[in-house]
Amino acid sequence: YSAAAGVYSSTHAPVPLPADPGLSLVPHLFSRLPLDAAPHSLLLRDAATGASLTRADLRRLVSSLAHGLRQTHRVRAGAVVLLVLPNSIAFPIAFLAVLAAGAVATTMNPYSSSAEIADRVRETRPCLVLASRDNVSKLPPFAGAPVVLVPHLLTAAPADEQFAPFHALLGSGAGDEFPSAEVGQDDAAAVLYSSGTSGRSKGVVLTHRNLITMVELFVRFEVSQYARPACDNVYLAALPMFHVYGLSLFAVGLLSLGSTVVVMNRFDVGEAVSAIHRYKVTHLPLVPPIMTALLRAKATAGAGALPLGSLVQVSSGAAPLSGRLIQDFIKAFPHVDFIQGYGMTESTAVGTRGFNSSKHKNYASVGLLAPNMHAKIVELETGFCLPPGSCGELWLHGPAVMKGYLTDEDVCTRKDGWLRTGDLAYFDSDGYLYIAGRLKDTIKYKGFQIAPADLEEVLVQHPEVVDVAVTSAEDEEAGEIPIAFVVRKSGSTLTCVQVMEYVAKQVSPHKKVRRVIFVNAIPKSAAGKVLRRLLKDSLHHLDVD
Ligand code: 4UW
Repeated sequence: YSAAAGVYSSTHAPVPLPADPGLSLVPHLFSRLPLDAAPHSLLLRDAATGASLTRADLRRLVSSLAHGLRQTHRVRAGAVVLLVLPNSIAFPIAFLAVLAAGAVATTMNPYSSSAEIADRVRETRPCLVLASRDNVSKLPPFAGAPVVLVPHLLTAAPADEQFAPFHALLGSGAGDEFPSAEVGQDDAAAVLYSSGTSGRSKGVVLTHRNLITMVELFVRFEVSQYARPACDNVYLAALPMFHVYGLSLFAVGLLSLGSTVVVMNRFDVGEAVSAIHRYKVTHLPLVPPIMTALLRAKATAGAGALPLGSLVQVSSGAAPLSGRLIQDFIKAFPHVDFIQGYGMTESTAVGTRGFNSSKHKNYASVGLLAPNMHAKIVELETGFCLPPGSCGELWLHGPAVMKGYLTDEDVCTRKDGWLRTGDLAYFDSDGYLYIAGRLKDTIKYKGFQIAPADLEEVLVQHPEVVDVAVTSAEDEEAGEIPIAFVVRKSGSTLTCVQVMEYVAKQVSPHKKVRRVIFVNAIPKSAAGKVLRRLLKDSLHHLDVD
C-alpha cells in the first residue's frame, strides 16, 4: 500500500502480457495450448453422456466454425453474434468461433423470456443468433438475423434435420488455420450484461486485451500457484457459461491450460455428485447456494458419505458467504482446499483470489489482488483513500477493466480508468481483501445479477400499478431474493400472487419477484430517487407479507 498515492498494488510479481497490438484471443489461447504435445488429451466432456472433445478437436471445430460463419453468414469484424445457449461442450466452440471470425459475442441466460431476448436483439443488433433447440419458440421474428440451432453434442452424427445448418457451417471449414480476422487487442470481443453501480442492466464491452489479460492474470496465474500440473486438473462446469465467472473459466481460460472441463447442462446436486465421482473431478468452482446444496446432500447421505474424495479445490465467489457456511463446509469436507475469489463482469472476472499455504489459511477473505491490478478503498463522504483496516468503496484499475458500457457512458462506474465496484471492502495489512457489504442496488440471487430497475420497468407497465420499487431481502437458500414494494391504483384488488405471476411471465426464472408488499407510497429523496435503503430497513419491522 502506498500511503502517498492511496493505492494498493498487487502483492504478486507482475505477469508479462503479450504486447502485440494485432493479437486476438483465439490465436493467443491456442498458442498457450500445447497441441502437439498431447493432441488427443481430453479437454471437454459432457457430464450426462460422457461424450468428449480433445485438444485437436477443439482447434479443428473452432477453426472450421469460424470459417463457416464468415462464408455463410458474412460474420465480420465488428458484427455481433447473439448466443442463447445453455452449458454444453458446444458452448466454448460457438463462443470462440465467433471471436475467431472477428465478430463480437454477446451471451445471455438461456432461460431468458421472449421479451428479454427481443430487448437484447434491439440493443445489440446481431447479424446471427446461435440458439439451442429449447429456445426456438422464444425467439422473436428477427429482421435480418438468421437463427442457427446449436446441438449440445458435436460428436454425434447429424441425424437431426434441425441441426443440419450448423453441421454445414462446420463442414465449410478450411483446415486448422483460423481465418485472418482483422481484429486486435483493442477491439471488442464480447458484450456481457451487468447493471454496474446503478440503473438497468447494460452491455459491458470487453476487448480481446481484456480477455487475454483474464486468461493470464486469473486462470493461468492461479493454477501456477500450485504444484499440480494443470493438465491433471478436472473441473466441473456447474456454473453457467453465459455469466463472466463460468465463461472466463470453462469457455476460455481453462482450455488454454489443457485441463479437462466436465460440462453440466444445468446444475443439479445429485448429478453433480455423480459426475464428480465418475470423472474424478478435482476442482469445483461454485457459488454459495451450491455449497449449501452439497452440505444438505452430505447430511442426507449420512454414514454412506458422499463420494467426493477426488476433490482437491473448491472455490466460491459471485456472492457473499457467511462465516457459518464456510465453517460447516470445511468441517464436512476437510480434505478440500477451500478458497474464495472476487470478480466482476466489468473487470472480466479479474479481481482477487484466495490462496492457502500450509501456514496461512484465510477462508473469510476473498484473497489477494490479481497481478498487475491496483485498488483503492475510497471513503464515501470525503473521497479520501483509506489505509489497510479501513472500510470504503473498492475501486479497481488495470488491464482487465472493461472498455466501457455499450449504451451509456455511466461515468459513475468508470472514472479516470478506475472502476467503482459498488462494493464495500477493506484490505488487511497483508494485502487480503474482505468484502463487507454492497453499496450498489444489484441483487444477487444465487450469484446471478438482478438490476432492480429492470424489474421496476416491468412492474410499472401493469395497468393497476401506480408506483413501485424493488429491493432485496436476505434468503437462506438463494442469498438474496428480489422483493417488490407496490403502490396499487385506488380500488384495485390486485394480489401479491398476481403481481408475481405478471413478472414471472416476462423475465428469466432467476429474476422472478419472490415477495410483494403493498404500500401507500414509495419513499423518495427530494430529487425523486427511490430510498431503497429505507425500504430494506422497513423489512425488519414487518412481520406480515
Ligand atoms: N463475495 C461477495 C464475493 C464476491 C461478491 C462477487 O455478476 P458479476 O458482475 O460478476 C461476478 C463474478 C464472480 C467471480 C469471478 C471470477 C472469480 O474468480 C470468482 O471467484 C470465485 C468470482 O459475480 O457480479 C459482481 C459483484 O458480485 C459480488 C460483488 O458485489 C461484485 O461487485 N461478488 N464475488 N466473493 N460478493
